[in-house]
Amino acid sequence: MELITYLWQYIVEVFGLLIAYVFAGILIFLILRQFHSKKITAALVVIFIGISIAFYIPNGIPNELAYPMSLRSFGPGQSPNLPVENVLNFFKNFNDFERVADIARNPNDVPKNIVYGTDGMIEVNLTTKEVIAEMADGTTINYWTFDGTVPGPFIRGRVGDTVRLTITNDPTSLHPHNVDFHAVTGPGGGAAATIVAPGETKSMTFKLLNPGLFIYHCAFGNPGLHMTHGMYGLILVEPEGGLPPVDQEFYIVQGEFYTEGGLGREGLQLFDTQGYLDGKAQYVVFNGRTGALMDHMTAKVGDKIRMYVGNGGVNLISSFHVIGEIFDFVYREGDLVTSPAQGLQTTLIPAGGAVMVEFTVEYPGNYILVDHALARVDRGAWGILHVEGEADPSIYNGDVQTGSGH
Ligand SMILES: [Cu+2]
Repeated sequence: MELITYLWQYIVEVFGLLIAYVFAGILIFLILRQFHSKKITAALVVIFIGISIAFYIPNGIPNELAYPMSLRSFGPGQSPNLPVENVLNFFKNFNDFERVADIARNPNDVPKNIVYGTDGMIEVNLTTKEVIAEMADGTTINYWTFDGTVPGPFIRGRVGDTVRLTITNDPTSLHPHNVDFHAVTGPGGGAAATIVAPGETKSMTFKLLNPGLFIYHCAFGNPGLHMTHGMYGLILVEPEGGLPPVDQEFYIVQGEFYTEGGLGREGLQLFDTQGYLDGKAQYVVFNGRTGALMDHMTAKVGDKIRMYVGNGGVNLISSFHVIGEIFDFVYREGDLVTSPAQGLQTTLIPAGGAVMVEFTVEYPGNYILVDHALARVDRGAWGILHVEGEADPSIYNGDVQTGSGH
């Protein structure tokens, strides 16, 4: 029943198509009755079938039962297409997926300190899990996650530390997963040693050799496919001596989602493989869903803010900007070795990369975070930092009106 509710718009669409098809057939039949030539009849029937085939199979004859039909790709891993078997498996197990009320990770969810175990190692436990959650009001998708949120947990360590990672794939998962830390030196960044089938657990240790802010992500099968379902997060490797303290730290990761239905279409949205290959995302969001960063980030005038911002991609480069602020320090591409750039307006975050920005808030108000490729704001790529405190008219003096974002 829940499934029918989710898929209602698709059901109506298919029903509409069926009606159109049946009546097109009847119309052709009526027209054909006017002719009494078998040759003309045969020719029209062939034309009708030909047009139908061209309509359904734009790329030619299918070579396997998968969607999109006859898709060929040339990556080293699996093709991103969806075998019919997987689609059937998804619907067969639909009731077993956990329904997550809010897929977004809270941007305040940054551990303040590095936590070491008794043996001096940093203990990291990740659970890969496929769930159902809302991308927008009434729009639901199948997310693949680390620990049930997008992004996965923020991991904090320091150069020279060793991490003991334990990864478990939840038994309700339909796919194997693994994890590739861009902070890890060695095969697959850990991916080669962490492939877990549903229900399986594996452990490994790795040493953090390089300071920086790094993405981690699932790299199993078709890695981009797993990432664009939500499987990414950030790992911070502090330089020697650590990072200086700040007043507020926020954790943000941009990502794209490819859905069959258009932007804002309600119900369960199926994955759009062709859109994924073409880079035509329906949703571009911070922390997994539209509106995720609307009311979680607050600060006071005078606070020094540090934002850890990643880009899970998989196709787009982010032009990260905070409206009404200038970044005092930008640790470009997560580089914590070189001196930071200063006084920047907008900074680039590559797909599979990150940036650390710092700025002090001098004036109260709402500061809107965006990907400044602004059409993406309409697809969800924005958030708000609320700043409270005393207004200094020597910095900004005017009647602040609502709805005057930029
Ligand atoms: Cu995965």
